[in-house]
Amino acid sequence: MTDTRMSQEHAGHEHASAAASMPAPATRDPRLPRLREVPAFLDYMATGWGTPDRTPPVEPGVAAASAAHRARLGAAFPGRTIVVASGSAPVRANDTNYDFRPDSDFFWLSGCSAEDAVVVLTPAGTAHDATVFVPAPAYPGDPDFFGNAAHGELWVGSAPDMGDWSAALGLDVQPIARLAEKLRRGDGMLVGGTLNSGHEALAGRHLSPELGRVLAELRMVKDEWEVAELRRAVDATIGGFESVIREIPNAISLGGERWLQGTFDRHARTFGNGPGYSTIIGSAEHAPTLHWVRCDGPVKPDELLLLDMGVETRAYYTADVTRTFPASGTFSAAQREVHDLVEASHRAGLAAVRPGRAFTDFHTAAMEVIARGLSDWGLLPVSVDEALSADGQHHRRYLVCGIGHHLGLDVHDCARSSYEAYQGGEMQPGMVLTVEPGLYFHAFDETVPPELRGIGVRIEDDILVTTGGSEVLSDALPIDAVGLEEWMRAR
Ligand SMILES: [Mn+2]
Repeated sequence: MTDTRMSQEHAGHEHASAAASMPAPATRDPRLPRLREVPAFLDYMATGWGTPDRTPPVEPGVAAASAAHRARLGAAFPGRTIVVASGSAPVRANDTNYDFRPDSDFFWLSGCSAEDAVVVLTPAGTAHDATVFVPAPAYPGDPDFFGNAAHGELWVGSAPDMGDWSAALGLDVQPIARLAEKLRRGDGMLVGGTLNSGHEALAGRHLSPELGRVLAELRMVKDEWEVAELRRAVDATIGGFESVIREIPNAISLGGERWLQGTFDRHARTFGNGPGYSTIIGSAEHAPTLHWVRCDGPVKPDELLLLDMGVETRAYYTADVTRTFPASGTFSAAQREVHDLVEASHRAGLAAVRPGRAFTDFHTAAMEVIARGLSDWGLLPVSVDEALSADGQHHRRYLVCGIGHHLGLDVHDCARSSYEAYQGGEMQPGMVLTVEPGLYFHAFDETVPPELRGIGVRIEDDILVTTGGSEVLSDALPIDAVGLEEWMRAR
């Protein structure tokens, strides 16, 4: 990582007094020069540069898909100006940031991956015109070219100009400096996205909860291009499962859970944009911990290995798939028994994913199987009916999480929808969701017989609701114990 201070010209003061006491050539100032203030350097840096390839990173099909998304949003707010911001990279410390990822609503509407950008939909007749505002890049002749770590082309790499973005996105693209002018008559405008960029034109503006809700609800039904992206995400994720399985011997002998986490994350970064959420690798007693992202334990050869992983594509759609493998390649009797029950629950859940069914139907179907199985094992202190009633829920001790959610640009997609449109809604063709029942017997849970303590199993698939039923996008991975053992052996 290169220190940006050298470009900000603060270095060197601490040496000034020591240097002053020593004889120095008359022409040398002991302080490091401020490059921006050296006329000869400015002149020299302004010329002699060719033009690098400045094609913006825009995936095929994005322009048409985002145009259709804008039309759907515009139809929901006729006559209203809509402003959605991309946000900026969170600060890590001082002048270093975490990786930037555009706000999902901004990307859904614009197809643009630029930081500190804004898309504006302006009423025009019965529809809306759209303009994307992006920070101007700094090219040769501008001191920021070499002196600005955020926008200088020597710092960030080839930087598309307005015309490059416009051609790739099929949109009007303007420098962000013109945003204020565009919004001058923006009374009653709806503001969305991520507002951390400090653009003056958006100062004092507040996010519209109504806009956030409508965007989430519009994003629930995926178009063909989005479904294709999700297929790509799932396929790349299954490749990641293969990479991870092959590394189990190294994880056991060398690196533990983090070796596998790193293996998947490298795969995701190589074949997509990166992991769509923090990769969960839980060996042995870590498997029951729902979000075990610490991953600082060993991989124990005779224990289960829970892998919850998703590749996010370069168009930011993510998969979310979980399988639980025996690290040794063979389930023990107790591990197998738990896995079989979760599998039965999962199959019941999958069967309930159909258009026209209530969104909660798969949850109800899967939970009933879990409660009956736990009761058969003598693990419920009450009857199955009592446990399943709204006043009981004892079976949820071993499964406190939700067991499915919408999936798309965000792993927990469409979360700002109304209750009526999400949990209270019906499944429709084009929706993509996860079904993910599990059983989580913590090592310190004294209600569980010793042979089950420390066993955690989750099976999670990504499912497209179709007009005739559903399609499991992640069905290249088996869901039964024998199938998983065979799948491991074949890797
Ligand atoms: Mn999930």
